[in-house]
Amino acid sequence: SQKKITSALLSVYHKEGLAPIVESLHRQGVQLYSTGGTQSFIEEMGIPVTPVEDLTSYPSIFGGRVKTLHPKIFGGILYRRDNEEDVKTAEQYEIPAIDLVVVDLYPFEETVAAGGSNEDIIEKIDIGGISLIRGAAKNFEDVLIVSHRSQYAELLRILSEHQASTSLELRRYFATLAFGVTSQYDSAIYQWFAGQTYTGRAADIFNFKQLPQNSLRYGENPHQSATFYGDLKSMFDQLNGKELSYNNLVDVDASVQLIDEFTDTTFVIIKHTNACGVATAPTAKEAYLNALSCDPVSAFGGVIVTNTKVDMAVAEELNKLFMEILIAPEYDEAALDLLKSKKNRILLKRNVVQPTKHMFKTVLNGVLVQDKDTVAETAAEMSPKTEKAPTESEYKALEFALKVCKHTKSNTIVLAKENQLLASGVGQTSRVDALKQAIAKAKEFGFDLNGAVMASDAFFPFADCVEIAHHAGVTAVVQPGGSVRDQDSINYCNENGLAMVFTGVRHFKH
Ligand code: 93A
Repeated sequence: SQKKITSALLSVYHKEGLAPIVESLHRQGVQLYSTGGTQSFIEEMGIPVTPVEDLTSYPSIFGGRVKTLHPKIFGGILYRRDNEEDVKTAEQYEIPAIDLVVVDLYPFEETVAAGGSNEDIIEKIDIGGISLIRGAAKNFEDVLIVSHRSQYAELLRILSEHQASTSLELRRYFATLAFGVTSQYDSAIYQWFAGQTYTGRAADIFNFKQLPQNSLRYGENPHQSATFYGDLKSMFDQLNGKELSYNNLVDVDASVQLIDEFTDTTFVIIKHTNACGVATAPTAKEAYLNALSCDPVSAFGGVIVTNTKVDMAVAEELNKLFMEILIAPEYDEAALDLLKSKKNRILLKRNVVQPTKHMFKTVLNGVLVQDKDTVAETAAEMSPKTEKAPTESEYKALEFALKVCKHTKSNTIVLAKENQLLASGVGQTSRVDALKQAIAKAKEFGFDLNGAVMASDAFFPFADCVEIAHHAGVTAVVQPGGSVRDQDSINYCNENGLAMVFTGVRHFKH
């Protein structure tokens, strides 16, 4: 199944990186065919090339819409070399074998992104190129397909190290890459026609197989296979580090959702989708150090996200921590250089694209779809239920605590100050356990809870939580309200000088 490349068709939009390939093919004595622009490029290198027009006896027509779409080209790519009938037919119609196809498609997505006119965009829908790729990939038994610039380096290696000889396994691998390229290309066209961006529409979710497909190394655990359907590149530029894993993506999602609750300079540290540090401060460095102080043990290997530029001052601190991922809207150049010193550390620059507004999960033999929980109540939407209303500072702390609470696994209790998460209890089967966990953690990391506030994702069925919180030093509480025994908690607060407000909105997160 080892095959030697004797002829090649090159038709590439971007000519960068092509010269060494042409040279190498020429050196190996490979017969070259190509389309107009590519042909001129090769001729300028002083290397002989046969224009496809010589094969088809047609010029490029209809403004280039039909260049390669001809039986002499597609026959040369698709006929089966080990099939007598096919070989005879090829001879009869003087169809030359084409053993290698190199294509770089019209830049459809780039034209959309650059705000091209509809006419421009439509003209950038590649027809011939995509057919060349599919044809060559289908006939991987005989043909090698190079369907993207990113594969040039590997092609060069094959040409020089293996004297233009390819194995079946290799050709099949390139065919797999090729169908990845064509499916992504067509899905971008679909997205544009459907008038959608990749985000925000329920239809996207139902058509998720139309989204760009990214196979992941594995799922939540190494024995589970997994795929991410979505356009990560529009959301982030990856500046450093290894490939994002399934669990990374889940944590990145959680961290982005939480940071989007804040407008002031904030740092969030996420571990297994829950916040183990959140702080707002005048500078990035203070915000990060305050966030880290919440639980430096859990922060190890966590995902860190900020809504502000990463400058040198904060980068020096961040560099001391072993972290999995850092996400920021901007990085100072020197800061970026420093953070890049760890080669596995994933550094993402976040673009303005918003995540989808819907979420789904499989249950039983079906799928649950719901809107995301996008509301976080402000102080103005909190109604005091106790004789004592919260102070201005307590209100700020309650707003802060509620934002974190909303993004933490139920049952949860969040303890906070005005600008800082102190501790939380996450994913407990009872709210009392969540509170006890939060208090224990706050103490473990040296926080004084006197004057702290408490937020709960759902109502308190009994007065036990406010009582425990009061003994720990908590002075104000926010909860949705709605228990038949709400009054028990209110009475306890009144008797002990606590302030309690209701939002009327529950924030379960399961
Ligand atoms: O307009 S097309 O869809 N019609 C074709 O028959 C065709 N054949 C190759 N575009 C076609 N191509 C594309 O032309 C290739 O995918 C490549 O992007 C480009 C190379 O053109 P040139 O060599 O003239 O620069």
